[in-house]
Amino acid sequence: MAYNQICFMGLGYIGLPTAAVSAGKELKVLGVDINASVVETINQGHIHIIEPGLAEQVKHVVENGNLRAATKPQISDVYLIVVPTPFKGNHEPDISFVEAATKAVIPLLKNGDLYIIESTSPVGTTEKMADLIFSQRAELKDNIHIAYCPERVLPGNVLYELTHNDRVIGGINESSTAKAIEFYSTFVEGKLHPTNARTAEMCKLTENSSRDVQIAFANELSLICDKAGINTWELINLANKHPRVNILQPSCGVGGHCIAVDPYFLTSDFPMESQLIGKAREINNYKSFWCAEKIHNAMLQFELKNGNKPKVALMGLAFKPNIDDLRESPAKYIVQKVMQSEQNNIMVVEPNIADHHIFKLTPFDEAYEKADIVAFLVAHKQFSTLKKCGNKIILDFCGILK
Ligand code: SAJ
Repeated sequence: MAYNQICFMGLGYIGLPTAAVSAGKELKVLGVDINASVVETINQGHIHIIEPGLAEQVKHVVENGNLRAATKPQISDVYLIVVPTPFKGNHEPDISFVEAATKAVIPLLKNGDLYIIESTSPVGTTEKMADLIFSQRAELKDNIHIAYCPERVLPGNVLYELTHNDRVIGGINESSTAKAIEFYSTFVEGKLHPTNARTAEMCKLTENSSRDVQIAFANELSLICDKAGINTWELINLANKHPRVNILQPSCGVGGHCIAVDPYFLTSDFPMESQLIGKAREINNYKSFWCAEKIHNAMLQFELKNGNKPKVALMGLAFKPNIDDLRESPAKYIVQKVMQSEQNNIMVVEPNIADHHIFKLTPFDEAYEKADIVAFLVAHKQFSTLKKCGNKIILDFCGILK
């Protein structure tokens, strides 16, 4: 099928790369964002987020005219909703951005169009949006295609995974599923697995909840090992020699905008049934608090023993290794918590960003050299080059020294 125009509603961490990749397959793509400065940046061939290879890809497709950005949608054949679905204060999912983007395209829809939600959404959202569309445009019932297709890309490897990962595609009926599969096959080389909309929505929540539960297990082990005087990293390495055991890595907590968020979509809608998923969230959150307490205690003990306050290096602010993304970062939470009681002798390190509007950053080698206490929060590759020196107290929460 030939498409005259594809419209992406949302030009964030997923919308922009997906728009740029599909525009690279000779589709005419309009990217829509409510933020006028994002739109301007993209129309100049630049980007507002950091992702390897994305700047080049966007520059290429903007220059050849296949991608342009605007603050309002225009008549298209395919509409993709790729906006954030955050949660409210009580951990209830907030689908107001999906709703607003849907309302913006409703007047433009015509027979034969395809409407797809990619945003992580509570189960039933696609059907809810279908009802919203048909409540305003009853004549479109059975005449447009509506589907849900979650993204699965890993920040840092987005361009490769967008093309190569398998995808799950669930329509509100079989013809919608078939139309959405036809669309994704224009730029996805991975397998496209058909299902219904509710299962596809649940599949996304399942994937990220599964990872959160597995990380919580590793983090719980790290708490037990700390008390028992056992090296967690060695333990996990040994346990993983079993052919059917594959334990993930403990950390200073779970961050980012996906794994630390999506499980709440299940605990909020299915509170009685999602006990394990809820507990995993608690454990991963508690792990960050525990790390902050450990640092605090080490500082107190140092002062008691030496009569002066220690210099402390807090190594890493990003939510995971080797990226510059601080969203929902447990390391950032720990730094803030430690600095609530002491600001003067703390050196904050994040080698992947040049500066920060709140924290004064110190180069990693300088902070390490000067510090009495070094807390490794994120396993950035630069830190593994540091050589043992002096009589430092080392708190390794991310296994960089393992
Ligand atoms: N982490 C650990 N221990 C581990 C692995 C990760 O503590 O062994 C921590 C990281 O440090 C980080 C957090 O988990 O704080 C999340 O990092 P991640 O690399 O596991 O995942 P994300 O958030 O970057 O991307 C995830 C991916 N989902 C899964 O792997 C199931 C990605 O495929 C999704 O597309 C993405 O969420 C999303 O957008 O939903």
